[in-house]
Amino acid sequence: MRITFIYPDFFQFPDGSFLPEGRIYLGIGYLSAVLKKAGHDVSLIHLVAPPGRDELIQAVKSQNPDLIGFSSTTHMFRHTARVASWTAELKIPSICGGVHPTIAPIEALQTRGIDMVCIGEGEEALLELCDAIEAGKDYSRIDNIWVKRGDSIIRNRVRPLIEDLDQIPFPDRQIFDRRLLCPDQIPRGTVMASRGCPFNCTYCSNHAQKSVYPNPERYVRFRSPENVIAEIEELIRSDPDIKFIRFDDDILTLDVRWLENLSNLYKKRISMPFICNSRVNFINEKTAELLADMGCLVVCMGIESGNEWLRSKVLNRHMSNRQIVRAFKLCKEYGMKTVSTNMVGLPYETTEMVLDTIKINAECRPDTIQVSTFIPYPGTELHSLCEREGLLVNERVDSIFEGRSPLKKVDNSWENRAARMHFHTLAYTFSHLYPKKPAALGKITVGAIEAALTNKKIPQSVRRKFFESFIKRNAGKHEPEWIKY
Ligand code: B12
Ligand code: SF4
Repeated sequence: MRITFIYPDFFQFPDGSFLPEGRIYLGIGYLSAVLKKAGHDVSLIHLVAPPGRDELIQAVKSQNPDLIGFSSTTHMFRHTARVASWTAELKIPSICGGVHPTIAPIEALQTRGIDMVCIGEGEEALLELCDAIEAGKDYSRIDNIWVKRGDSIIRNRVRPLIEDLDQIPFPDRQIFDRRLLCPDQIPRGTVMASRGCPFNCTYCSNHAQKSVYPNPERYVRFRSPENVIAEIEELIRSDPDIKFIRFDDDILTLDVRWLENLSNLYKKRISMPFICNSRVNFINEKTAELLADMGCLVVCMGIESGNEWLRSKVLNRHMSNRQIVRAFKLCKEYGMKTVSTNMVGLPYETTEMVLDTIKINAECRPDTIQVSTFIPYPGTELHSLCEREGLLVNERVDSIFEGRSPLKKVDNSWENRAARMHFHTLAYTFSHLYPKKPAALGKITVGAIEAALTNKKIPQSVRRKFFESFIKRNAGKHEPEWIKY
């Protein structure tokens, strides 16, 4: 049988303009590999721009599928829903999988044009579904799949997590048309060596995803180093344009023993620069040395908030400011660049707390600072908190970089907005001003800027004038080149 995946892969801004992402997405790659191995026919409509209705319908008709497969994150869902409402008229069975239907299955199923959702990992469920459709069998009782039947929903159980990731075939990257990839994606070989994360940060969808499985204790799984290396070898052999590897794992350094084994094989058989994610409490002398020795170029780590109360009590991230600064410094000492990811617009966040995040970034001196506006994801603890506190508005925004907070009651004072809007300029300028030995001038300037944003005893007009002239003088001045990670 033939399945056509439809994958929206762009950001759209309120004025209608858009940014293509144009990436290979491993989720579809894995599913395609499993289906092709079983003899099914697979195609992909990779939407790197908002599609027109007629053109989309035409594209689907030309594929003549027996099943349409949407894949969606929460951000993408409004595009998925629009496209599904168009394809509904074709009367082809459809299923939606990915993070969003996993954590918000009812919302996904209430969408016109989505007949089924896949909860959690899709390799086994989708294969069973395709086999059943091909054999003309009833497909309403497949584990992980919820089926819309009139006004009711058939809720099948979720099967246990796949324990041995090595048994899954390598992802099918050929299904992605190279002409649709963004140029910066061509030299990048994206790989995932693991699945899952053991932490329960309240804003992250990991704990919500984990909770759907009957064996959540097995959520964190690593492939064998040999299996990972074999995939990378094949990838490099088949695509000479690959110039670096991007490990998309949540925390590549979680298991030191495993990393050591990977490192030994990587150095012998791959020896290609790479970029990875880690967590500050999993960067120490040992892991930093292993990464550097393997040829790691960039380590991306979340700071999220520089305020210890907000970080531990609201975000459930238990690490000290000292630990954070130490991890960034260690990476530098081992010759690796760093990227920090941060959030603003969090519940309870004051201007002082935004400044704490700016200041810790200035101390950590990451080569790239990424800051995004907090958006609550369904199924997460922070979403429930926002619900309880009456903060939710019924709005979905595409990108966390738009700067628009979808929360009510977020501090929208001039001071808070100024700190959020000029986060980069402030963090990079402060880091320039924070000398190795605290020199008085740097400290005084940082203190004056803090006062401009927080000291309500000084008239706002005076503070504002001072702040704006500071920003004017420093905007873009100390910003290093942005690392594409
Ligand atoms: C690569 C990546 C991206 C890619 C896009 C990939 C994608 N479509 O998910 C890019 C760089 C564009 C991206 C951007 C963003 N990302 Co991102 N990203 C990831 C990352 C690191 C890996 C995704 C992946 O390949 N997973 C591996 C595959 C095997 O797992 P999977 O995606 O869950 O797929 C399985 C199942 O879901 C299912 N399935 C998937 N599709 C389908 C379809 C069908 C028909 C079926 C039956 C089953 C099925 O089967 C798959 C195989 O088992 C994840 C974190 C993670 N560890 O997964 C975050 C993650 C997906 N990203 C996240 C976020 C927050 C973002 C951004 C908001 C950040 C930003 N920069 O603004 C944006 C939003 C972009 C957007 N438009 O959605 C969140 C999403 C939360 C949510 N509720 O949607 C995640 C989950 C991180 C997290 N833990 O919170 N991201
Ligand atoms: S450590 Fe990172 S990936 Fe893991 S739960 Fe926290 S935010 Fe999510």
